[in-house]
Amino acid sequence: MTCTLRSSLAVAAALVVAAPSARAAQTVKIGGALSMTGPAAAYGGSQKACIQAAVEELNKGGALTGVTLQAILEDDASTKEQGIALFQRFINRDKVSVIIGPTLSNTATAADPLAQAAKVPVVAISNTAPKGITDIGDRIWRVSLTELQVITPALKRIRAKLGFKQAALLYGNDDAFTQAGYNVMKAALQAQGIAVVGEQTFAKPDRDYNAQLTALRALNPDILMVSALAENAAGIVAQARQLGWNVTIMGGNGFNAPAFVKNAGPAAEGVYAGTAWNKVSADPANQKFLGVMKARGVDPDQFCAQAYSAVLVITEAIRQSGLKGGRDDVENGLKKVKDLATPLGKFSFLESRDGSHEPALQVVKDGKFQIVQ
Ligand code: 1QQ
Repeated sequence: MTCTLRSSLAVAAALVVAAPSARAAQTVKIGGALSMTGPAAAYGGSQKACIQAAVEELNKGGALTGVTLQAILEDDASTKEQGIALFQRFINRDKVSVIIGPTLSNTATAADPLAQAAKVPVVAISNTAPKGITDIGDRIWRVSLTELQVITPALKRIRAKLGFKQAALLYGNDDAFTQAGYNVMKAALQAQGIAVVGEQTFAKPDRDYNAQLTALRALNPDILMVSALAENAAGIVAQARQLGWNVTIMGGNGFNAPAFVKNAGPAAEGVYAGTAWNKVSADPANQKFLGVMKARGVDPDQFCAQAYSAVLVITEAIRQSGLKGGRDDVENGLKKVKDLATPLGKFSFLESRDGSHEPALQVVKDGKFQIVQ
């Protein structure tokens, strides 16, 4: 045995002895199933950019000693089929510790059961259907507020401002979110003593809403409530105004994308929507987030704030699990997240694993959604 070999063996032995005291560097994989194409494409791009931003910021800032977060972000094409295929890939091939998404409630109803069966935690960032998401099982969590949590108080505030008596409803009948939103809107109207004088439906591929709008207009409601994804929402609002119908319009979560305002153009002015994110909140966690995104040249929307917050929540879960990032560690850590400072406000989970924080109300003014104070 040469001298060099003997000394390198000694070094190797010393390293083996030293190893147990130092925690091995660990990479925690996060899968993200996001709608970058298809009917929900208005949301996925923002979600992707902001998950990536959060992961980079947290890794750079050394938020988790010895742990590096790695995000694998893919397009679910706004479909159940692609959502299922991605979840299978994340669970079996990439072996992720946690999945963020999918963007749509509709996709979540089909894909989340796979994660539940494989005991992989899911953190939803934009699913707002009150039922059929977190009740899939104990591995399903969400950062997003439900339509029930947002629309009920938002409607109350608009009503206090405008004092209307009669409402009409227009909603997509081929999507879990738009249907759930309709149910919430109808219940909120009834609970607040506002008569529903008419209802009409459409489907995602529709582009002409004139028949539905003309029928509802004839009933002369004081407010039109619309449950639609951003692309349909823009067409509906633009066509209502083209008909010369100046009724107050309130949308659900589908309206909260800048693409809605851009595509509807001047017709969007004055449209209301409840939102999960108070962009102008002076809360330090929100101000810090705004600064991070500004430095990246991104003007964030609600979907960005929710996506960013989900990464903060997952990071906190890993911290709560003693810096361990396996599937069960993340799941157990999620149970301990409480009053976490996020851009959405102080964040906690309810017993049902749904999110809990303050909602807000916004209105389109000068070509932008602005928070109603
Ligand atoms: C859902 C939604 C969509 C409008 C946003 C992605 O809230 O599908 O639940």
